Amino acid sequence: MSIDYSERIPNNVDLAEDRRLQRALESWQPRFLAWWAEMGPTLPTQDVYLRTAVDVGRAGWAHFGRVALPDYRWGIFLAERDPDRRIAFGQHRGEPVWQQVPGEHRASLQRLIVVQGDTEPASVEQQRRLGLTAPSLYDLRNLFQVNVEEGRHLWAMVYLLHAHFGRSGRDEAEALLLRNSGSEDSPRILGAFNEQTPDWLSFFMFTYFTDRDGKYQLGTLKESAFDPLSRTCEFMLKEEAHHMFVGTTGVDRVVERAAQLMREHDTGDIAPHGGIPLAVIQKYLNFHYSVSLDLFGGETSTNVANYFTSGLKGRWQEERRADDHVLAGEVTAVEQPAGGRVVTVGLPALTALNHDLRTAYSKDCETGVTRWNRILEQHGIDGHRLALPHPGFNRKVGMFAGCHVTPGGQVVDAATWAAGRDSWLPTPADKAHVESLMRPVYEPGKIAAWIAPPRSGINGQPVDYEYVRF
Ligand code: BYC
Repeated sequence: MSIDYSERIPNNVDLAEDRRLQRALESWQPRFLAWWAEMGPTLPTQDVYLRTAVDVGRAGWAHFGRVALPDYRWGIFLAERDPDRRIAFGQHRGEPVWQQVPGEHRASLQRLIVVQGDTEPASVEQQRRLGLTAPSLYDLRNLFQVNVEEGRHLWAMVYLLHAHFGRSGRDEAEALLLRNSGSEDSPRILGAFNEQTPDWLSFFMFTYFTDRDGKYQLGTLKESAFDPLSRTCEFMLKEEAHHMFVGTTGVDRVVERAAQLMREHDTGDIAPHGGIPLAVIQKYLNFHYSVSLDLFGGETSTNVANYFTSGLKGRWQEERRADDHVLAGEVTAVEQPAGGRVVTVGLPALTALNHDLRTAYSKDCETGVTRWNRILEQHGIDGHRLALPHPGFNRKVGMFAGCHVTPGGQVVDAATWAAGRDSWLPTPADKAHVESLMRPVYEPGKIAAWIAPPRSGINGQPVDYEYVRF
């Protein structure tokens, strides 16, 4: 299913067949470009070695080449349609999937699409100044790749809003360009997307932890009975894999460099030697993991039970689950704070589906921690290991909001929390140190001293390839 690049808006949805929709999207396009110019990357460049989607099929979907950023071809790409696809869960299980939005689910589906859509431009806004301090051209190129694809993910949601939600969908598409990350008056919808991404350690943690929330949320929307949403998310997930690769390997390289400096100077205090100490890496990890857990909503939610029962949002890998896919009467174990302790209680599985997704996510996050600890081990660093904090740590959403939980999972009073906070979350001094290391390195093949070089280049190119030209 190849993509038509002769159109003003590249697409594989036969946009030219629907003149009204085409005109509506063509009038949104200049507003998107104006938003990109104003809120996108601040670093001026001549061109960047980027991949662009040319097909949605399994093999060879991407083309790599040098592109001037504002000329990137943002477009609308849906995965191949399966004409036999049936609803896999909820009260409509076994019925054919929907090609149109059923009237009774209009508001909920629109809400889910708007929340998803809102995160995409938010991340571009959060990352807009990072180009000024990239540790190498390789990293700079990866940043821009992530940014253009998040821009395309906004297009993906805007297409659904325009094509299926009429006037209110068009209004929401406008509003997606008007809210801004961190804005006092009109912030982005979800908490983590109003946090700052001021440095590259934050960027790598964000792409590891927060993009991974994206993977899981998109995974549940891919199960949706609303087929255009499902197909859209399926293709977005393909692009998302590289974003998480950037996070995983980015943290790998920071940890590796920390380990080298610890060996070289025989100390954990590597800040004076230009490294990021493991204690600081752990604090950044604690912060990004906990704000990403908030993105799953409350542990119990009637919203999510309704989404599931009516077929709007499934579970992670729904079809691989060995149960009835309806879950009425099922019970699941959930941890919650009670009487100054964390206890496990049985709750209706349907209302606990946010918790179910969050649990799968946490398990996935563990793989990164294991990998980073292996790097420490390989460098002979004993006695220092990274770990995910307890899911109750530093939470603003759900059952743990408003109570203080240590990274180890102990419920503590406000004074104990205040006394421990600086050893659990980044302090102004930690942030100032990380910021002091953020100096741009724009010479091909050169790399900042606080991070190890990548193992290989992009798309078979050498590491010292000129990935970005000025
Ligand atoms: N901040 O019933 P509850 C990505 C609201 S990341 C602020 O527990 P529900 C990406 C909630 O909306 C993936 N508000 O929540 C990554 C609800 O409000 P209403 C993004 C929050 O509905 C990196 C109320 O509190 N995609 O793609 O079960 C770069 C009660 O909450 C927050 C999605 O999230 C919060 N953290 O679940 C680029 C998928 N949490 O309705 C991109 C779409 C909750 O009472 N969204 N609230 O006014 C959803 O599935 C759900 O809306 C949520 C919340 C999972 C977010």
